[in-house]
Amino acid sequence: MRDRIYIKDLKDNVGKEIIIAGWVDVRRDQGKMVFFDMRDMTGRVQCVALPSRAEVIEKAKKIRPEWVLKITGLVNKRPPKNVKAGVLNGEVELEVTGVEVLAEAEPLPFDMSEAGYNLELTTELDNRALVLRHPKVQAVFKVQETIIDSFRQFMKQNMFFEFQSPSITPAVAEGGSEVFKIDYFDKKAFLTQSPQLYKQIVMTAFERVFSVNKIFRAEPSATTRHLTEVVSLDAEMAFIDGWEDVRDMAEGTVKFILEKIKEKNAGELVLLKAELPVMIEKTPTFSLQEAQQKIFDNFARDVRGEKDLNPQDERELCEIVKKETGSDFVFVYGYPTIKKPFYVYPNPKNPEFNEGMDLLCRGLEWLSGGRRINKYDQLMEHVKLWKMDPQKIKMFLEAFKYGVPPEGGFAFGAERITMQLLGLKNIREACMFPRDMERIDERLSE
Ligand code: AMO
Repeated sequence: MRDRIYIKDLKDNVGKEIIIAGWVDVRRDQGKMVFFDMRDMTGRVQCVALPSRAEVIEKAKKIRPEWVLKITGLVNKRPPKNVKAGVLNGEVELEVTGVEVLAEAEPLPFDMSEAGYNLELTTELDNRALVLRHPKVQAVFKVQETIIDSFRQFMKQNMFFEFQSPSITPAVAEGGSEVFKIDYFDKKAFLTQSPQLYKQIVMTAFERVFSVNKIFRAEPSATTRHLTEVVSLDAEMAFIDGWEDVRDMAEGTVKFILEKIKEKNAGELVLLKAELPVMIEKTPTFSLQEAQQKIFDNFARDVRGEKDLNPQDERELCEIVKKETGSDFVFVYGYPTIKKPFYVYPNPKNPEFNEGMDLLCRGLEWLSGGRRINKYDQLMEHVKLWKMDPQKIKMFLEAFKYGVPPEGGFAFGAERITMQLLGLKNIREACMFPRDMERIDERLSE
């Protein structure tokens, strides 16, 4: 539509007659006048139909939410008492001189106005296509876009090469049963749980690599923080001096993402009443054993010697660190080697524990990573110990036959980080089309 201007630009056109196009948000009749808000991809504006324009008022009385209109109108300054400071178009309104209906809409199944909108998550997901039009829902995905975009930007700034990882794989990289088996012609294959093995292969050729790819996990539980299909932001880097280099790169990545959100999404953060987590100059780091000791000292709960942190441990550790340092983030490293995937590097001084790490924030794991085994013989020992079929990961093993520098990497889920950053209660709110045990678009029970 060539003659249209965007709603965000109305304030620069005071006194002019212009054309906008978009959707009707709400209509309010006041005496003989009709007010309605119009919305396009850049914002909203209040439109006024005056009784002196008979044809306009006639049409305005018919319009309903979500009708698509092309509006001709005069951009007027609002009377001083009606000015809404700090809001887009808070100082102007559009006096409608012409209305063209481009599309009508069925009556809405629920109130979509900003004030009235308060849906249960299930209703929201059952009506995803319509609900995506709501500014609060859009705000979540605008922040998510910044997260993915700034991850890419930071990786590229640091000389990481972007590659595309496959989604069909012959082997299970992360172990466990959380994997979808698929019929692959007359054979069996899997949906990729993680681009782990592929990012390591590509790293052996390109040094620093990253990918933004879908991963699939057959999570049998219906928790508020797990999906079966996730956007995974993955990085892998060669020539590290130790796992701490990987930690620092992960910390730098998250810091950059937070800065970009502050810069680009101030409006969305206000709309969602979200407060970004605090990342201090140097994020505190504890070994698993130190973390467990802290929980014992602060909460008199003895989890020392456990193989991992459980959800309560994660919450308590984050609480302690917040109180002690002001940081919402904490790194935990050094998990029992045998409990983690075969590729994680065992600590040479104490091989029972590995050099894998997690980044926790506000009581939940955000990101995992660490140093990997880079020597072929050691890798083969682990392949045997972990009872893996070397034939199934032949391509991965081949890469490590031919000289690989010390290396490591990390990964995090775009939905998990969106949820945590915005303080959402359920990861499904941070995924446009969430897949879980109970839903693939429609509820599976139906
Ligand atoms: P891990 O299995 O810990 O590590 O996953 C890394 C990150 O991915 C996200 N994530 C999920 N988000 C939502 N729903 C899920 N079911 C889900 N599973 C994982 C989380 C998590 O921190 N290969 C390693 C990473 C590495 O070492 O580089 C891996 O996959 O944010």
